Amino acid sequence: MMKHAWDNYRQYGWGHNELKPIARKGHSTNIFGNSQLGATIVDALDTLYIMGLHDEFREGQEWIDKNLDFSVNSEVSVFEVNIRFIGGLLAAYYLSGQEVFKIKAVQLAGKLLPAFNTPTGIPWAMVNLKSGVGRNWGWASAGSSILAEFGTLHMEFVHLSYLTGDPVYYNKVMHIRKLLQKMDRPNGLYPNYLNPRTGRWGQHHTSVGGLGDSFYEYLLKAWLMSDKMDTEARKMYDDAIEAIEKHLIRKSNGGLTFIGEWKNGHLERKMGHLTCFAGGMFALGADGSRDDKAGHYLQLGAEIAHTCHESYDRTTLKLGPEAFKFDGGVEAVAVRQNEKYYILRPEVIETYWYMWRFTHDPKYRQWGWEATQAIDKYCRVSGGFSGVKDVYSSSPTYDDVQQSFFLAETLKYLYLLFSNDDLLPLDNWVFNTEAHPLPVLHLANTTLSGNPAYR
Ligand code: DMJ
Repeated sequence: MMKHAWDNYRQYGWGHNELKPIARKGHSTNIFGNSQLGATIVDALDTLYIMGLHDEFREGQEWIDKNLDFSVNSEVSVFEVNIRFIGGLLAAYYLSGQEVFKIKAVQLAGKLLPAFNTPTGIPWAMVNLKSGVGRNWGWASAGSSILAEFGTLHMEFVHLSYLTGDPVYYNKVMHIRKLLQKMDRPNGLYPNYLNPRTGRWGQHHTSVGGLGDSFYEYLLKAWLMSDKMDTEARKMYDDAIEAIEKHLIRKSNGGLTFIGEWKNGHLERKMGHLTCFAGGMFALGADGSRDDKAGHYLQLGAEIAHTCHESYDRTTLKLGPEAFKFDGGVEAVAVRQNEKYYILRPEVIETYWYMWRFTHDPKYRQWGWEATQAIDKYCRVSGGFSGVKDVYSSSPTYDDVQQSFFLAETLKYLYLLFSNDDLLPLDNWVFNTEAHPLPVLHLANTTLSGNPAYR
């Protein structure tokens, strides 16, 4: 499947950000700006490496060496470029040792830094790579930046300071953390919106899915990648998860555990496909949890994995919808037409993989195999893999996009699910939110700033 996705991108979309597998041409979205940055190449590199597809990896490396240029007049998403490009380049560097990836990651990081020039130091959502001018999404509440965007920079930025010896990256993300620590949280919950000019929360919406998700993930992973020395991050994670459990996690009438969305004091009984990553996060955070509740969190992870599997199993295609409800008679099923699509997302498979690593219960491989077969049957087209618009229809139509995260995450997590645990052991590697593995840093001192010991 990886060969099919890559070869078709190579043939029809090379250098473009993504592939339209039916039109057989390049594709892009506004998150990558208006330039051809080869997002699929950068996102796919470490998956190619891990799978032993070395010729393809070399081709990708050559393209990056010769063509990847960040001095372009293009307005990109700081978050997306960080998780896919900086994360992808750093993982490729750590796995292969090829300097070019480190050099490109550092060049790109320099282009993102102007996004932090706001009155509060909370970065803009978008930055122009040439002019350095930043701004926020027009749709975000009260001109706000997004929690899951400015809160998902930590892992990559700490690695950048570690690799370059320049504390600037570390200082930027620690400043965000300190600011968040000082703020009041309604019901102990972090709202999804924060205004970078005023430093005030926007609408009081909280989500473990879109707009919130990877912020919580990076608190936990900051602790893990510091060799469990960054106890401040662990505490923030524990506090956040306790509030989430209290206010957002419920059991449906049919006994399915779900994570809802908090909207101004009201719980919306709806869960997104994106939220399904949290099963894996709970399992990953079980060890080291407060009051020794490891068993509880592993169980919670298993319950979320089960619910998300049900969201797949209750469809015609056996692929999960973008969002599903637990309301009235509805359980784990999408209601609105515009929530019935599947765009090759990884989160459910990601959770199967973490649950597999922590329990070795064969049902997770079984569920992963079901998803593999469904993707291969319904999303494979002759020009690559495409998302589908309605998972409840027996004759689905295609969205004609092969997302770069399909190669970075979905196929990587599937490959890992059927591999031995000694391939990228979780004691040594921490996966960024785009599934790019970064090594645990064994630092004598957790404070990178001004620490002469790091290289
Ligand atoms: C990916 O880019 C990342 O996993 C991100 O954290 C959330 N969305 C997509 C995949 O669905």
